[in-house]
Amino acid sequence: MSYTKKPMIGIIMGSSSDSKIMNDAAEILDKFKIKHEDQIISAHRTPSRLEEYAKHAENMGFKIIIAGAGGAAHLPGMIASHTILPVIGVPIMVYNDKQSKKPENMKFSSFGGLDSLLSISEMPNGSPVVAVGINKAGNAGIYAMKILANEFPELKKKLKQYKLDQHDSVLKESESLKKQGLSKFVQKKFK
Ligand code: RP5
Repeated sequence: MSYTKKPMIGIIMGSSSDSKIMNDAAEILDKFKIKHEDQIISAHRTPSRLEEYAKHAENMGFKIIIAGAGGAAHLPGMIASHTILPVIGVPIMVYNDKQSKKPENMKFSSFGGLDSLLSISEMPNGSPVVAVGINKAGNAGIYAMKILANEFPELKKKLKQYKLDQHDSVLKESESLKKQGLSKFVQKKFK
C-alpha cells in the first residue's frame, strides 16, 4: 500500500523518560502499518537541534509531527513555530520508570501533567498545536491516522473497521457482565 513506503509521521519527545508513554502512539501506527521516525529532541537541552529537526521533518516529507513533552512543555509549540506541518502535542505526566520498584526512579510532575497540558494547548494565536489528553499518546496516533485517511482510502477503511471492533468489544463485555452479574464480573475483572 502506498502509505507504507516511507515514514509519514515524525514522533518526537523531550526526553527518554517520555518514551514509555510515546510508545503508545508508535504501537497504534505500527498496528495500522504507518511508518514513523522516532527521535528525542529537547526544546531546552538541544534548542538548535529543534530547529534542524523542523527542517528535517519537512525535507523527509512527513505529513504530521507527534510531539510529547512534560513539565513546561515547549517542544510541541516550538516545533510548530518552525514548520507548517500540523503538530499533535502529547502532554506528559512525567515519570521515568513506572514499572520500577525503586521509588527514586519515580518522578512525577508537580502538577500531574496539567502544567504540560496547558503549555501545549494554550499556544498563543498564530502557531497552533492540537493537544490530546495527558499521557494519551495513543489518541495522538489515532488522530494522526484520521488526518492521513483523507488522503489514503485504505486507511479510511481500516479506521472504520477499528470503530466496529471497538463497538463489538464493548458488546462482548456487556454480554458477559449481564450473564455473570455485576459482583462476579468485578471480582473476575479486577482480581
Ligand atoms: C521534558 O522534561 C521532557 O519532555 C520530560 O517529560 C521532562 C523530564 O525530563 P527528564 O528530566 O526525565 O529527562 O523536557
